Amino acid sequence: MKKLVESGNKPLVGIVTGSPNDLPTVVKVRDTLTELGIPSEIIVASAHRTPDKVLAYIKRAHEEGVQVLIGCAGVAAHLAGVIAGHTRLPVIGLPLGNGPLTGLDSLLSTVQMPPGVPVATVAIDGTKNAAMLAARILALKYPEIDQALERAAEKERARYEQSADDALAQLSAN
Ligand code: AIR
Repeated sequence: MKKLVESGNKPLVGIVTGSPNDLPTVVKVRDTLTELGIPSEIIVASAHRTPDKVLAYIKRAHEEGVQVLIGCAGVAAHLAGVIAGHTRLPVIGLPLGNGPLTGLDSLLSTVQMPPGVPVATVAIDGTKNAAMLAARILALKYPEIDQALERAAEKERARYEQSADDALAQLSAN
């Protein structure tokens, strides 16, 4: 993993998810952060099943200098909101689409926060944007993250242009 000079190895982003069954999706948040050189950690804790663990982690995150928290959960997804109620760190909500309602329940449970307790909610299973939004917040403080974001955007533009060129060339060949 690439490392950020300023934070050493300490996680800047805490990714909390409600179940071990969420991990195959949630690990993609960590992977995108890692590609950008941002250290993060994943914690499995549930707002409903292990609420004390959620609170203990928020306390530890404060003490250890975590700067952005991402709360991920499916179905009745109150995790990001509960986290936001216990911290003034920016909280990103990632609603997961794994339940019988394929995420509409998690989306609404995550996004419909009362005034004064914001959760910046990304799309259902929007793992990449959860990581990118965390990176944009951190980029205000860490120029190296801003540069990493610029490089990633340039790479993405090039990939998009190439796929458009390839698709058009394929059309003209037919
Ligand atoms: N969940 C866990 N505690 C509260 C909630 N909302 C979520 C998990 C998971 C879903 O419930 O984030 O997406 C189902 O959990 P499990 O462990 O039964 O697979």
